[in-house]
Amino acid sequence: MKLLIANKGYSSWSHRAWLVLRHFGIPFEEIVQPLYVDGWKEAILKLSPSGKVPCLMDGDVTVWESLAIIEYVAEKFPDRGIWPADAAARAHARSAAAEMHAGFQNLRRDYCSNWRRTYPWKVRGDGSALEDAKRIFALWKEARQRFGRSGPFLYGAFSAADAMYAPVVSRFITYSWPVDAEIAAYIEAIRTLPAYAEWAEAGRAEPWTIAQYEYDE
Ligand SMILES: N[C@@H](CCC(=O)N[C@@H](CS)C(=O)NCC(=O)O)C(=O)O
Repeated sequence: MKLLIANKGYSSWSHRAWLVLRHFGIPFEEIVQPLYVDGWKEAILKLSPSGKVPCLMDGDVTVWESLAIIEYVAEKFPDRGIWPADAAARAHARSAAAEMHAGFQNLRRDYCSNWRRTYPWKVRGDGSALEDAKRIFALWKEARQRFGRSGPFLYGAFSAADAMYAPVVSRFITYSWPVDAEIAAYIEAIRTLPAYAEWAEAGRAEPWTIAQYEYDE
């Protein structure tokens, strides 16, 4: 399988699919196409019908959209436990993942993903991202309390739902988001996950800076 992704320094949707493949030990070749360099869109369009990343190629199967990629590999590798085994936990995890995929636009707009920087905490934009964060904290706590007692992740062991929220964790780290102890513990669990740490380190080592995803302070 080949996975087309963009910059590890910035690409949150690439991160989600990549993290599932890497964490669950699924063999794949990675193709990195940096955004906003000469010919970037044409290069992505050669492989990805939507012109966006991530995009997975498995022989003549092409899967675009992060969540569809995760579902594809979960079906292809059913023994890896990519989704929680328990049906109620799995339904909750799938709802959480879909809510992430479809929502939280305010947070995504006002606090760009950036694995290369940290900033002191401040309210950015019109403050509506704080409402998104409130909902995310509530969702994480509910998942942890109802299904996550056996480990440090949302459903105990690391799952696709954690991968979908990993770039949100990254934003909370980047922007020094004020969090309580329960959320801080979850953030730390993601931050120290070997696959997450590998991505973050690679992002910091990349030569590309994307000006529109950088703030002065
Ligand atoms: N809904 C898509 C979002 C993909 C997306 O917006 N990817 C960004 C990179 S993180 C991208 O390709 N941006 C280039 C563009 O929008 O032209 C998914 O879940 O995969």
